Amino acid sequence: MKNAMKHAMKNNVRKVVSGVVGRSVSAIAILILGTTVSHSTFAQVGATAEAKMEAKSGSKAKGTVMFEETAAGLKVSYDLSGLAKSSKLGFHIHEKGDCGGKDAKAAGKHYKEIAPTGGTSTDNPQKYAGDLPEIDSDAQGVAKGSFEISQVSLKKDHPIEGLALIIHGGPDDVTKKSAPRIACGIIKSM
Ligand SMILES: [Cu+2]
Repeated sequence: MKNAMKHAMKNNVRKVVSGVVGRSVSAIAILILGTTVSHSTFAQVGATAEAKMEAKSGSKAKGTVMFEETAAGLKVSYDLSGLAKSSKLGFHIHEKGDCGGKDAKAAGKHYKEIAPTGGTSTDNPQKYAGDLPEIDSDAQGVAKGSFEISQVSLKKDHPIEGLALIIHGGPDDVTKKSAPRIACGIIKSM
């Protein structure tokens, strides 16, 4: 009788132990799953976004611009065609996520004018975070390339996700009115 009870108790202890271990394993699984989910939800290094550019102001410009958060900042890769041939073209993030209007006027002004971190333009004394390097088109009106910037991010400091990306029909120039907006695309997370 005594032995039988001991045996039963041991079995119960074993059951309790395996129950605890089982629960711990599922807790670890939840933790791992939770970490994976939070990585994609809160965009650590590696978040990506895309802007599909649509023609504006009567142009034939089109193409795609990709954004990828890197350890150093934000990599911007562009593949565009239908641009003015052999030209330097202004390339900016504007303050609103709206490409409305024939001339994309709904995109509003430049994003974060007079931002403390400044823009990249060397010819613009009043720098702003949405200022990207000018694009150089070739003799066929094609522009392909990439650059890296650090004054904006997709979802962190100076977040640009959801805003409008604009290509102008001429170079950056603060002495005149900006060249027409020839393409616009909303920066959308992927
Ligand atoms: Cu602009």
